[in-house]
Amino acid sequence: MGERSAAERDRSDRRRREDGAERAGSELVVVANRLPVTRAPRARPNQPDEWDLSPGGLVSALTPVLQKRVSTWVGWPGAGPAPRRLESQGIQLRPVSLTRAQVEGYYAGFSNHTIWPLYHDAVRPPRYHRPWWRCYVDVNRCFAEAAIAEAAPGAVVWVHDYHLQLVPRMIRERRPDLRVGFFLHIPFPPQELFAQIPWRRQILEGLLGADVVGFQTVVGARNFAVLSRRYAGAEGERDVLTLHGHRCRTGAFPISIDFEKFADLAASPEIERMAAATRVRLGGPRRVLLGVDRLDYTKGIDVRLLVFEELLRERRLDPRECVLVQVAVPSREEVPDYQALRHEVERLVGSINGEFGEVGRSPVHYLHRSLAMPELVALYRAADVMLVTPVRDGMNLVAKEYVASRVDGRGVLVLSELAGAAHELRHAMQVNPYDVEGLKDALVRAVEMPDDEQERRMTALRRVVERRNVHVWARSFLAGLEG
Ligand code: ADQ
Repeated sequence: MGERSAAERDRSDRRRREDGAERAGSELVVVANRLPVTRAPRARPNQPDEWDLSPGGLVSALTPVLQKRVSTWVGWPGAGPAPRRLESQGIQLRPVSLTRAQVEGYYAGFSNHTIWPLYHDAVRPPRYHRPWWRCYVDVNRCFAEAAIAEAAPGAVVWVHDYHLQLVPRMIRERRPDLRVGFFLHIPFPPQELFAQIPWRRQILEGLLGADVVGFQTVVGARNFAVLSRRYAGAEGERDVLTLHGHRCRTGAFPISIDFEKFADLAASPEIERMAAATRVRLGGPRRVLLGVDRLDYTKGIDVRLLVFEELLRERRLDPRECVLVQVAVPSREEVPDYQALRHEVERLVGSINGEFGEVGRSPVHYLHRSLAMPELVALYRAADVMLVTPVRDGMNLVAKEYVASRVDGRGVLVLSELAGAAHELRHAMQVNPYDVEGLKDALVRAVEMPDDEQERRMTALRRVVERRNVHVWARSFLAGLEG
């Protein structure tokens, strides 16, 4: 989109002031599974619900973009009744309410039992269940309809993630005037895995309805091109694919974080005090190791604990000198695989502390909860070694948050080669999370790494994350879409 004239800007401003129900449509529509709000607890039973903007990378990336023009975010507000329209911090929100059966089939079923495991190297067996697929199609149509109703003529629609892969084509069929972008936050698998899906052609055609399909890495984009030619009959080389006369561009747009926000907070005296106090509370160890993850079987939390346990048993690490803090935010708690993981992690923590702890001193500190940003950043600043060991990950923002928070230029990032972030964070200590002996050696090296090497690596890492921050990511995707 080129420079807007003054008249257009005036029109936009006027529209922005208009009452929700009569709006002329949005210039930008973001479509994602979840709305970026949570229902706040009511002060009194008869009061209407209040909604808080949930913090998070995508929200902070998109808020400035959304606030600049007339825009709407379309998404599921979570269980329970929701109004037809909401507003939070100047962002218009359009809830897509789903029945319990729809949530079961589309979200818990097809998204989280079929696509999520399959796209993560099938680390758990994906399940192909026809009613889930039918529900996925229906719910994708609800999202597409809501986006269509919000979009002004010629608007840009940006669809996010694996829950909504059919939406681009559904929108294009009804509204060829719109520019449609799709960004996949998780990996896109190779042919050997993707070929399993009974509905593979429909998924590819769904995505190919977009003008731009963005992936975290070039590997994802390449897999998509190969599969689109093989199973959807698309034509074209490399980054432009054509299906039924429609051109779809593909490419890598690695997502990032708000570098400045993390760096500024990390540099504040308050956070420095919190970080120092944390180390004291941990018993003043020589080295603090840290893991921060959603409690998900793709994140390699169990592998990390196992490696730590073996190193203590072999006396290559001393439990009086090294402490591991593992923070795991609860996730998908109703799914049996996630319940099993939680039990396994808690068993390992108990076993390590039982064997190597003493009264008043534990080698592992485990928190099963979400932390506020200051607490999280204080932990990043307190940690000498950050362990990011997923068995597969689209990007992994924790790795980038740690780097941004190390305003002192110290700290060692141990990073799985199988995280998307490994493509950019070349100066991390990269590891294969399946190679237990290799991981053990890397951990010992990280613990012993001299200060000058830490500084050399961290300086290089910080440069990358600062330059490729989340604002650059959002701008470059939208420029690709609008250009
Ligand atoms: P996730 O799988 O959720 O995201 P990740 O990128 O690591 O993974 O983001 C997790 C976010 O949750 C981070 O911002 C982190 O700070 C926060 N978080 C984790 N534990 C927390 C805790 N205990 N308390 C508070 N906050 C916590 C998906 C893909 C990733 C991809 C992102 C963005 O799976 O590969 O990087 O989307 O595209």
